[in-house]
Amino acid sequence: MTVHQHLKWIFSATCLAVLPGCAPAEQTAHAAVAEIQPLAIDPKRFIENAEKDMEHSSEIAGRAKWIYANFITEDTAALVSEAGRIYTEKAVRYASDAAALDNSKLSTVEQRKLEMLKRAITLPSPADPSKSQRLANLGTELNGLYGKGRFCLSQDNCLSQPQLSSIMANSRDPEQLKQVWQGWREIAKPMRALFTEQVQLANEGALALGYNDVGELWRSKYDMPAQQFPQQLDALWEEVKPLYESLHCYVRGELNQNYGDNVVPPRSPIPAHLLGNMWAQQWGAIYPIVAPKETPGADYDLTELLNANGYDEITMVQQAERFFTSMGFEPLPQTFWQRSLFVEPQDRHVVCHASAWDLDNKDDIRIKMCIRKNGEDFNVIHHELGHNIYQRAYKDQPFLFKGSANDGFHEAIGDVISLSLGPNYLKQIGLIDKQPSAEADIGLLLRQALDKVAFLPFGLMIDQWRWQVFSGEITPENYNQSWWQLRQHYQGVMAPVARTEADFDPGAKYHIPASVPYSRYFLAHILQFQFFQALCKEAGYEGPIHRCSIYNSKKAGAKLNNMLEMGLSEPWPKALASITGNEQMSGQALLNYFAPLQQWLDLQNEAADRQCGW
Ligand code: X8Z
Ligand code: ZN
Repeated sequence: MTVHQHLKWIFSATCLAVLPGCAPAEQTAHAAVAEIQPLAIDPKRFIENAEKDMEHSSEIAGRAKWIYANFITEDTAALVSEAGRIYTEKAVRYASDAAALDNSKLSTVEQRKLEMLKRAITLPSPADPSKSQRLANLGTELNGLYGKGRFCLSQDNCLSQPQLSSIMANSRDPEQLKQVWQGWREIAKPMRALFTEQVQLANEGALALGYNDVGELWRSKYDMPAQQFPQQLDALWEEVKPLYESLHCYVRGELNQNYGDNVVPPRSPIPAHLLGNMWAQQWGAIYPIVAPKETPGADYDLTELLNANGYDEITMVQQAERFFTSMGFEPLPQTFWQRSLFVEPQDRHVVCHASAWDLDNKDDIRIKMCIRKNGEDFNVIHHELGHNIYQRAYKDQPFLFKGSANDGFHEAIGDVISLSLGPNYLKQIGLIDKQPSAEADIGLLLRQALDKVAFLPFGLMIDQWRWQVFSGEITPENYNQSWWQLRQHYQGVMAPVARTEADFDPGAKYHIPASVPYSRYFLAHILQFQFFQALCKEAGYEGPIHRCSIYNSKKAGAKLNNMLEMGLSEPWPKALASITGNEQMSGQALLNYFAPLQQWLDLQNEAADRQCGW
């Protein structure tokens, strides 16, 4: 881009008449000057204008997205594409201008704002308007295919994603599980060509911004050189991998006992349909199959407790809200209750995958979720409210600092609360009469590990795949094969039926069609244990860490809130240290939490003479 074009854009894009202090006459005057004689841009003014403009556009794009996700039709698709196109085009222009500006005379805060402008985009559009329009349309279409996805068990029994997930969690019939597993993946086949085109266009946009590809852009968002980020992830994974391997070995052994050698071969990767989850990403639902045999009945089942106590979708959310208010956070606004989606509508298509929204960058916070009345969704509700509480806490930050310290932080906050939903808390809210004795501890830890530890390699492999797709190491001809190679390599799971390149299994996982980067969830699964350990200490808790609850702790709440309010105004190590006293992400807190379980798993595997690995 030439200097001339560069200036022309600044004046046309940052000076919208809808913004205060930006009269159309002024716009014309500047544009005219820019045409004749390029002036040095005042970087401060650039940042101010960009920030205002992005704030405005993000609100429009956000509202369009909300309507589309709650009401998927041709019309809402057209509108969300248009709003998304405008927003992305602006973001790309600002990112490219921000990179070209001389920042040497700027304050640290202003320099950081420029940095935010440079990295704000997920899928940058190419400059060519027709390509930019196409990229916006592709995103909408992919999202729509996922949201509308159904699998019909019979002609008049077509099931949505949450309904199919219930079968994956509760059925113990391997044939039925296989059928549902395979059926859901049919929805992704038509995504393949669209995804391929999306990758190509977004890469073109990334290249124009000075990145080698989209993956490099994604890796550049962590306050460290982009090439260091994969090493950071690898180091964390190496720390926790032995625990995953012990869990994998134990679970495969128990599944083998339950289903037999034909269904679960003792040395192979675990067939992915038997782990209680559509994507084999969290395995908590198969706890009854793998629960410790020596302490029958020592534990409890959260789904049963919720149902026995008459919880419904709304009271589940109210109970989750009470957790946050018990720590000193303000109640959710009335509009949250009026505008959120809690129950899957029967009369229209929606995107059911749970999400939390901040519609006006201030108080209009909402969730959108097709809640099922079970323990898993009780946890997810806390996860989503964690997002909303974070968003509200940083609402007084300037727009460019409205965000979490890094994206893993946003995903970790609600989960910190979920870690507190153990027996201690359940007794306090009257769901159980007395705390189970210490002999239940291994079961409780195992239940938790099936979700939190099993998730780790899944959280890692999704972007390993996508990074290689963006870099061209993985080509469309081997999208599916490479997906399963990574699944096997990291998770030790395998497809239960033969797959071919006519399939597009990545597309059956929400975050692929929705283009949501996934490393954030891996980080969150590490960070939440660091936060939890530090906040339990702040709450004055003494005892085994997995029994800690920060319910009612105003001290822990204040400490947490203090970090949330920072938004992304500081590099994430500062935010991390404000809670934990340490600037490093580390798997040690997670390992401490599960230390008794690790010992127990190794004993079990040894006693059963299991050969671990795959
Ligand atoms: O997508 C989510 C949340 C919304 S941010 C429900 N999660 C990941 C997933 O479901 O794949 C939370 C855990 C991982
Ligand atoms: Zn989330």
